[in-house]
Amino acid sequence: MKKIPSSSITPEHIYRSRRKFLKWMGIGAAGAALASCAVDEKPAAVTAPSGENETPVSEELEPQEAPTETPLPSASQMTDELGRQLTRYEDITNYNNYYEFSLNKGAVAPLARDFPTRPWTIEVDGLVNTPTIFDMEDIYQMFDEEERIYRLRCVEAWSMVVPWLGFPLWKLLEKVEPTSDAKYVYFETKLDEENMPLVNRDMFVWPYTEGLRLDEAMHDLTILSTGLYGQRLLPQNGAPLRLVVPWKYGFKSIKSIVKIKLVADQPRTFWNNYAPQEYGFYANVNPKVDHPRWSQATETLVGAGIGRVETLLYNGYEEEVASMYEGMDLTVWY
Ligand SMILES: Nc1nc2c(c(=O)[nH]1)N[C@H]1C(S)=C(S)[C@@H](COP(=O)(O)O)O[C@H]1N2
Ligand SMILES: [Mo]
Repeated sequence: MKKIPSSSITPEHIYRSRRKFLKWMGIGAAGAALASCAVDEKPAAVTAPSGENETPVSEELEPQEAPTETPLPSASQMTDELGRQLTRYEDITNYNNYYEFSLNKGAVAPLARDFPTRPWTIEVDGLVNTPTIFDMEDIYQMFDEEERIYRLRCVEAWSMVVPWLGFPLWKLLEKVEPTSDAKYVYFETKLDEENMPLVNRDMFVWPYTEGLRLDEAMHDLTILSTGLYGQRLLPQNGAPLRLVVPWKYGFKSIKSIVKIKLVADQPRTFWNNYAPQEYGFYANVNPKVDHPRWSQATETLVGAGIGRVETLLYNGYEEEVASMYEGMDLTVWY
């Protein structure tokens, strides 16, 4: 896998217009366009640093690279707004929590490689005026995919910085028109007994489920992700559609969603069901409240090799989200 040199960082507006191009061309060709523009971009002519006799090296002289089948990963910038480096594509796609496949983070990617994600539908119903079954192909057309660079903080005290592609969940919820009785949103992962090796074991209650309060679900930071690093999601990251809630511990960001339901009461969720004292329903990132078995004060940034960094309240999104939790005691676990 090629690393993206920092010299080829693409200005935001160019990146965005490429995204439109991507929609028009379809992902494969657009991915190639991204790769050729953002990753392989070289100055038109490189002149040797000194001397009049030097010949400019023009692009035409370089051997033409064969078109690659898999587009190269690409992002609009190489750091988040706090200056933390993006986690490498290889790390994001090979160090995964996806318990349907394996409890071993390195084993998920190979086990999930052939997980079928097409065709795919997402059923959105419950307390809504227009229950709808969305086809994933229509979702790609219906919503503009934007890049969101977010920190992902796992409850196990490791983290990543991920350039997601996706769209705000509120845009999808708006389409189904929640009724005034809807107070929470419930999510469910596909239960595929044939392709998910661990769902036949009864150590957990399957399918994987999650939930948000309606205001959390409608918050603009909450996205449904379709890709990362300018490419479609791979199965290990929750293809074709997964939730990303950046101010909450990673287990809230449920993968491979097939069902979304608007409900009146706080739904039962996978980890909360399993061990309520360890995994709360709210699960907002909070360095002051330790997990019963380990500290939450710091975290290891996967692949960065810089030791532990401070964990931030609401994972650094305090300004955007704190008002939703006014009056909550920040010294206890929810
Ligand atoms: N269906 C499902 N979704 C899931 C999980 C899982 O085991 N199954 N693990 C969660 C946890 S604990 C984390 S930290 C993130 C990891 O996402 P990533 O592998 O894309 O980094 O996915 C979350 N979503
Ligand atoms: Mo996690």
